[in-house]
Amino acid sequence: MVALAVSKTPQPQAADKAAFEAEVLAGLGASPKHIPAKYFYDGTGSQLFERITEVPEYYPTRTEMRILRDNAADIAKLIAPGAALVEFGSGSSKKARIVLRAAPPLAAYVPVDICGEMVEQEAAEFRPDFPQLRVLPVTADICFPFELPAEAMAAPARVGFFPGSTIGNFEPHEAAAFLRNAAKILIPGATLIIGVDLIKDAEILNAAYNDKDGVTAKFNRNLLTRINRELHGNFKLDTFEHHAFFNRERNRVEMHLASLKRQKVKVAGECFDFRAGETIHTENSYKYSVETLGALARGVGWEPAGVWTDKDQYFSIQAFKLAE
Ligand code: AVJ
Repeated sequence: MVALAVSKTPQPQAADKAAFEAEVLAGLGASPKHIPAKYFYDGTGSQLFERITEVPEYYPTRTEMRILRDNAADIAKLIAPGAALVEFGSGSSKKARIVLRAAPPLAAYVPVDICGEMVEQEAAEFRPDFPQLRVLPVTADICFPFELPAEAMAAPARVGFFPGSTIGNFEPHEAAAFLRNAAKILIPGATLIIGVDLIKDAEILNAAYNDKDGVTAKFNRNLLTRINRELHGNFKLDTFEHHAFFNRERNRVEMHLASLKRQKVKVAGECFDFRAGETIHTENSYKYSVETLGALARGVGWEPAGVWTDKDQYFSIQAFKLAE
């Protein structure tokens, strides 16, 4: 899944649509009701996410950019000359550009994304700005094994880059599986650079996911608009309320859509009952500490190799190495 798709979302493919329908029907039929967070990102959803990154309360994106800019030279020291940079879930590659400008000459930049059209389009936009660099886009699901281009495998080392705290959308066991998969793909001698949001005071987290302008609420509700349009749903948008809160026990921000009344909703010909106050769980955004992400990574063979944070310790860039 990718979070940073802007304004150029290709049309959904038939297979994508079948998966969307199957997952929505299964999730609405389950108790508690839930829908995977990856479905937020249709064209409108991607634009709304971009707007979220600009509201004053949502600190993660601007804090991460700041950490990358302030420490680019230092972070780049982990990148050996001639290495290949592999970005998992490439998005708009804004963050990779910061790292690449500070890095020594590299063998290749390999943006990997599940959406083929998107990753090709981004590569085309990226190339003129880095004419010396080979840009080799790969279409793949980053959670499963995939092959890197031959040039990337021939390079003396591979550096994985996974910014945006996208890892926070995975359940912890999925995050561990992702890290294991990244190790398999990047092979021994690799470096992995991950951007991850840190555990912090609930007030700051709650504010970040409940911005005053209501952009996050719009982003959350847009999921229902998408279901109405693509799956013939009849959700009444004004009968569902945005709920977001930090769950301290599980170190995650949860987003839900709460039904304001008892009602029935139809989606793709199936009927679903809502109790008054019943919610659809739409997202988990897990927060880590340097220690908890380090423990998860170590458990699958990655050794901590560097940490950079901002002055408030809101966000972190964490680096790991896979022994030769
Ligand atoms: C793109 C997954 C990092 O979890 O903070 C923003 C998505 N959800 N506001 C996050 C999101 C609500 C974001 N990630």
